[in-house]
Amino acid sequence: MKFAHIADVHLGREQFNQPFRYDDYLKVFREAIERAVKERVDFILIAGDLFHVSRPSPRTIRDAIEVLELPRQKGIPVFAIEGNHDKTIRETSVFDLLEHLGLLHTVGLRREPGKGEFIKSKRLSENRYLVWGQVGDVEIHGLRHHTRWQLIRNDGAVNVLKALFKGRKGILMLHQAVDYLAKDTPYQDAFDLKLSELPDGFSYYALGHIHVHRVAEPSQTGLSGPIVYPGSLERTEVREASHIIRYSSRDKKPKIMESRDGPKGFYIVEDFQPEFVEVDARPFYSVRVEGNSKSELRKKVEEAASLIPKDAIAVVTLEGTIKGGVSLAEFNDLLKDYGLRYYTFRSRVVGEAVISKEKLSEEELFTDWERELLIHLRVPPKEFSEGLTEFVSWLMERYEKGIPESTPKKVPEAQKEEEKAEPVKTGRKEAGKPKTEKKPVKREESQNKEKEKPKPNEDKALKKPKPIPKPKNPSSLDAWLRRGRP
Ligand SMILES: [Mn+2]
Repeated sequence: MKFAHIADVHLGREQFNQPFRYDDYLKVFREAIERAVKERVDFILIAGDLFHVSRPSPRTIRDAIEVLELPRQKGIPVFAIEGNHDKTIRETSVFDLLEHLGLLHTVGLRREPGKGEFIKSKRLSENRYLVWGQVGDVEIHGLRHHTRWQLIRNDGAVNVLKALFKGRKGILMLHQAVDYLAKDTPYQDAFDLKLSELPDGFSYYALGHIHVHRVAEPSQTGLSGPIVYPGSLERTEVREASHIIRYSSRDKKPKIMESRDGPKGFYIVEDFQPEFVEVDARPFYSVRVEGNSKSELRKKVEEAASLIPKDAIAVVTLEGTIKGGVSLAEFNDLLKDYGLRYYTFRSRVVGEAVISKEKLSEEELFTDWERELLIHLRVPPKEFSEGLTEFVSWLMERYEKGIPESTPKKVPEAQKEEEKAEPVKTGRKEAGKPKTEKKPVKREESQNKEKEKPKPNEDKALKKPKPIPKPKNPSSLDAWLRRGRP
């Protein structure tokens, strides 16, 4: 038994609004499918986010059809689940279309029983069916992406996955972030599942969602099979860069490092043993230069650019403290003669020094709900518009469920006493340190600062984050969101 495990294709993505990026994403998808067909696999798995949006353009659908024709001509079935990017609340989706054309089978919970020689179904209730694939004696189960509160309810007392897949075996396909494999990824603190929450009994856990390739062996996890993330086929954001250029402070020379996450690709799995197969994703350079003057930044940017191959993408982040700050317009033309395929600048230059000894963690500043919202919002503004439909669907779904009360994390005893006396109504987590330990925040005066109106108790306001009002009555927003629903 041999199969291919692909995930996070994000077909249709035109990263940086560059048409050549559309072609890049399509190219690696074709490469993966062609390789799988050449390897004569018995079936192919696509573990979510085949498409970048839930309503792909006609061109994207045509290109997907063209590629998925290759395994179909060889009689190789493709099994898929929907990811967070391409799932939909509508009854008919692009997956139904592809299924209708015989190009793939969607496994998981369905309103109708599945059809086809590789598909089995079990009726769970009046209009709910568990649909799975069957190739030889291997069952291919799966469930489309769900949010954590949909899967794990009543503080962990109800585990939908364990209930749904009890006694099942074979392969389980999910598009979720499992905490054990999420270290140093955007999902480290925003995972969907704990390792112990995965249903046991499967020989292979075919996951998607985390964009770097990772494997956790049964010897590490105690589960019955490996948990495998193939990662995305292309580099979807700067933290997935293939190369990193940094300036070491000692010798003042730029240094190129290869990404610790390695190449992009997918897995060919034989007897449930995954073997990574590399695809030819475009080189992507993350350059970070630091300087205390515009001329220093310019010199370093040019020096770094001379080290980057011409077919690469480069995202150059400017850092440092420069009086008055920098405008990106001043840098945009700087590399036009270097012939790079694409480059862009980002600025983290500050116009004044704000020095704070005390670092607050995300958990201390935001409620779980706010952090989740921020994760959806923390893409560059240009890219945000690409996923807007998906974001709005997510938000609508979220409001339907209601916003869960945030449960404060570890709170020291002394503070618990305070809370008893005066309950915190905002649900906001406090820093959890005795107030006397807080050091005053130093600020350096600059011309920019002078323009601001002086506020009373400004020092106090800086010490503690200002509470952002939490929507106390979501029902009015809920009603507003529902008004526009089909
Ligand atoms: Mn993805």
